[in-house]
Parts: sequence; structure tokens; C-alpha cells
Amino acid sequence: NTDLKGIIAKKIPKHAELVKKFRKEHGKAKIMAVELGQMYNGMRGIRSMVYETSLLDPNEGIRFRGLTIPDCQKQLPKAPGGKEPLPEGIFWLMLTGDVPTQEQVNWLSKEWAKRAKLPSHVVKSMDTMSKTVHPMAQLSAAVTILSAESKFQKAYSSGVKKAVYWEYVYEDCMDLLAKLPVIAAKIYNHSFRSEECGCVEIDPSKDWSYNLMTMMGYSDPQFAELMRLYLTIHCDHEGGNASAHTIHLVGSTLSDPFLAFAAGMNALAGPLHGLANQEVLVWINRLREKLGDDPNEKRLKDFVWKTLKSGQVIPGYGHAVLRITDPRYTCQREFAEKHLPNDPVFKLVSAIYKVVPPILKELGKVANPWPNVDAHSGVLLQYYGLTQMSYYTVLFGVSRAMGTLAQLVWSRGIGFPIERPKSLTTEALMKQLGGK
Ligand code: NMX
Ligand code: MLT
Repeated sequence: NTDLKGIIAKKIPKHAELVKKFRKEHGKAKIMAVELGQMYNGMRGIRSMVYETSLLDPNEGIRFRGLTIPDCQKQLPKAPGGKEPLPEGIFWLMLTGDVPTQEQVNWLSKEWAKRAKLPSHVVKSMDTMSKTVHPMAQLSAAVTILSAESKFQKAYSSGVKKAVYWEYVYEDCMDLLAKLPVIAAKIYNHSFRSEECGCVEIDPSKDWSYNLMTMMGYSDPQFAELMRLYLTIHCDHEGGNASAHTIHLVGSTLSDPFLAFAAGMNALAGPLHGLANQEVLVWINRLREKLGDDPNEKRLKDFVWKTLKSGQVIPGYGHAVLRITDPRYTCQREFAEKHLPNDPVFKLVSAIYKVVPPILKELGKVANPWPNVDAHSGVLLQYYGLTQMSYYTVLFGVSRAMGTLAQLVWSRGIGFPIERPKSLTTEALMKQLGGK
């Protein structure tokens, strides 16, 4: 069955009913007590959101609807002759909760290809944007103006009932996912290639990742495999990360999916979040300039300490939730071991992996000294020729659309209200706790 909308049309009301009953029975149950420290510490660890598409365990890593990354690599359909999962499969999994068949992912590739064309006003705006605008800002701007096409916005204005909001949100999310590779390729070509490359075409017989790669001017089938892996593993990281949370929050105001997603991309563009993949390569290149490709351990350690002593973070290391090496790092490392074992930058990344965690532990304040997803993605991209570091977070964003937009459909299906937590002033908190 390839009727994706029909499949979720059956599932959403059942889940909404289950949530209603659960809330009726346990609505007043205490989940946890909030500490004052957590309020000042970026709400770290506060269990305060419901998010269905994925769940992060600090000591295991991410599960998408119950499946780990290795599970997804095994179970999700592949491209002909390929070994890595197709991102279409993880989107289907997150949206429906079911592992799709090959036929279902092939349908999705074709459906996205059908919806991929950009309206001419978006093309024109993108083509005339200054090349000095950062690729992430270009992404945010392009998606923002795409909101002119929102079916949800039109339906809401015409007064459709709340029970069917999700149907229009689904249409917008499918349109946006379909158009993202075209937008991303246009940004790449506009920023880094010649003017003739600005006009990009989707091949409807090919998958989402392959199309993105070819529209950017690449053709290596192994790079297409990397793209499939990359776009699969960055898709979601439960709901509390800054980009997913932003999309969830903005979506809850019934702003349309384009505006909600664009807001999330502005969060992803921060160096403590998705931009860290750019920062990692910038840092590694600086290291190579100073120490060459094969520095000894002592010189490497000195460089790490120098970075820390100058008040900077080591990009790609640490995490707000994880307390282990990110499994997304591990699977990229496995890809590198298989396809580029002798690449000098990969060897350097491996050497950095040995020296950084003990130093961060020694620092004494870092909750997680291990590498996250961003510590490994740049080295793979640069190996295949994608050396423009300021572009890396755009690929993260294209992938992040899948989880966050699948959740947006469910959020409207369940009927979540506008998100609006309570804030307090320090004075009010002191009064409450009898301080001052
Ligand atoms: N290098 C140096 N110091 C660090 C690092 C690091 N990689 N990670 C954490 N710290 C510091 C942090 O700055 C804080 O210092 P201070 O109290 O002086 O402000 C202290 O350790 C405690 O922070 P944590 O509780 O360990 O981390 P937190 O949950 O606040 O932040 C990150 C998580 C990911 C923002 C943080 O680890 C970081 O800045 N890492 C480097 C940037 C990065 O790789 N971000 C990408 C995250 C993944 N993603 O794609 O979004
Ligand atoms: C993510 O993928 O969003 C990052 O690892 C950050 C996070 O989970 O907080």
C-alpha cells in the first residue's frame, strides 16, 4: 500500500484517542520535580515535551520509532546496488511508525520528484540573493518565501475544522520535503559554482539523495551512498534540540510548516548546534595549517589545550543529552573505514578522537567528553570534493526536515495547543524560595 496519507489517516485518530484517554487517567501524574538549577541551565534534563518520532537515550543514542541507527541500516530499503538506507525510508518510518517496503520508498521518491518544482518567484529571489549571504541564511530565506504556497495557510483562512488541520500540514510538509533538494542544490550552485549551474532539474527515476547530489554537480555513486547515510542519520534527535524544538514551538502557533521550518533552520545555524559541522572543519584546517597532516600526540594535545585556553570550545565534542560517543559519529567512522581508510584528514580525525576526550575530562566541567555527529561529517564530505564548509549545515537542515515535519503532522493530528511555558524573574524565584 503506497497511500501514505491514507495510512496515517487511519493511525492519527487512534493515537489521538489513546492520548485523550491517557491524559484523562494520568493527567495529574508527576513526571519529575524541576530544580532551580535546571531553570538557569537551559532547561537541561527537564521532561516537558511530547515528541513521537524519535527518543534519545543518553547511554545508547537515538532511536527512530524504536529503531537504532544500526537497525535502520539493516532494515530500511536501499537504492539498487546500494548498502546504505534511503532517507525516504526513515521518513516513512517516522511518519507511520512502520518499516516501509521497497515499493513504498520507491513511491515516495517519485512523489517527492513530482512535487519538486519551485515557484518562479522563489527561483527569482534565490538567484538575486547576494552571494555573501551565508548558505543557512539563504536556506531560511528561500523556505520563508515558499510559505506563499502554503495549503495549510489557505485552508486555515477559509475556516477548515481543527480535526483536519493535519491533512493540510501533511501536504505542505510533503511539498517542502520535495523541494528541499532543489533549494539546497540551488544554494550550493549559486554560492560556489558558475551561473549556468543555477538551473537544476530533478530526475523522477532517481531517489531524493541522488537527485540532490547530481543537482550539485557530483556524480560519484559512492558519494550518493554517503549522501543517503548522511541524510538518514541527521533526520531527528528527539524534540528538545534547538532546531526541532523551534519548529515544534512555531508550528504550535499554527504558523505554516514553511515558516516553522525556516525558524528551526535559524536555530540550526548556531555554532553550538548544527553549524558545529562547519566549525569542526574550520578547526581541523587550522590545525593542519599549523601542524601538518600527521602531528605527534604531544603537538596535537598542545593545540587542543590552546583552543580551550583561548576560551573556545572544541567543536564536535560534547552533548546536552548524550553521555557516550554519538552512534551517528560511529556509523560515519565505519563508512570512512570502509571507503576512505587512507585519507589523511580521516586519520587526523581518528587521532583527535584519541586525545580530545581525556583532555575534556581533565577540564572537569564538561558533562560529555565524547564526539557528536558533527565531529565526523565534514571529513567525509571533503573527501568527495565538497570542501565548502559553510555549506555543510544546509545538508544537516535538509535531513532534519524529515523528523521535524513528520512530528509537525502528528502534533496537529493530536491537536497539541500553542506551546507556552511559564517563566519567572529571579526576584520572583527568590521570593518563592525565601531567598534575598
Ligand atoms: N569544548 C570545550 N568546552 C566544552 C565543550 C567542548 N566541546 N562542551 C562543553 N563544554 C563546556 C561548556 O562550554 C560549559 O562551560 P562553562 O560552564 O564555562 O560555560 C561546560 O563545559 C558545561 O557544559 P556541558 O553541560 O558539558 O554542555 P551543554 O549541555 O551546556 O552544551 C554543547 C552542549 C553541545 C553545546 C557543548 O558540548 C558544546 O559547546 N560543544 C561544542 C559545540 C558542538 O559540537 N555542538 C554540536 C552539538 C551537536 N549538534 O549538532 O547540535
Ligand atoms: C542534534 O542532532 O540536534 C544535536 O545532536 C543536538 C541535540 O540533540 O541537542
